[in-house]
Amino acid sequence: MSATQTANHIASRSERFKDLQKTLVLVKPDAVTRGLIGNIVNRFENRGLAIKGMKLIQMDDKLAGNLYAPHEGKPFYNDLVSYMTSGPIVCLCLEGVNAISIVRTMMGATNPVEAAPGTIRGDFAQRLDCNCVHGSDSPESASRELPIFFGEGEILDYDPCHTHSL
Ligand code: IDP
Ligand code: MG
Repeated sequence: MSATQTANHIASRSERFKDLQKTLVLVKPDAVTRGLIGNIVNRFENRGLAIKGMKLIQMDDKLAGNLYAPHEGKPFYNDLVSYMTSGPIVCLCLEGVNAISIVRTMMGATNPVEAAPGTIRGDFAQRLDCNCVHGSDSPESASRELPIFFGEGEILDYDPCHTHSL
């Protein structure tokens, strides 16, 4: 069978990419200070997720309060904001088919004690309050969280070379 004939059996590109999503990932201060940025980013790249936005920042209370607004009033909220503002973080906008669920699965359970080996938290974290990564937990969260970290022009539109053959 020729390449042209084979191509007829593959769904159209728009069909294959209909579940393309963008999600926010943060490499938290504990992972940055431990020198794990490359390791964590590498996992996402290996999985085929495209980095569409990326920067190193240190959050202030306002920014952290905005990100964690859904947790305001919970017993761990103040400690969470203190920890997340304690040092630099890496902000990533990752794009891929079903990226939100894929990232959450790669992160592992919130509590590292329950995180499976092979996940980021299962491989690198021990404590609930220092669990290496944040990832948006739903399309609604991604839509709310991405603009907190990325302004106009900071999320770039390009086609990663591997998507040409996906
Ligand atoms: P997630 O990061 O897996 O989405 P969330 O429930 O959204 O988990 O909680 C946000 C962050 O707050 C967690 O990643 C963790 O660092 C911290 N956290 C959550 N629950 C607790 C707790 O009971 N005690 C201390 N810190 C917590
Ligand atoms: Mg969350």
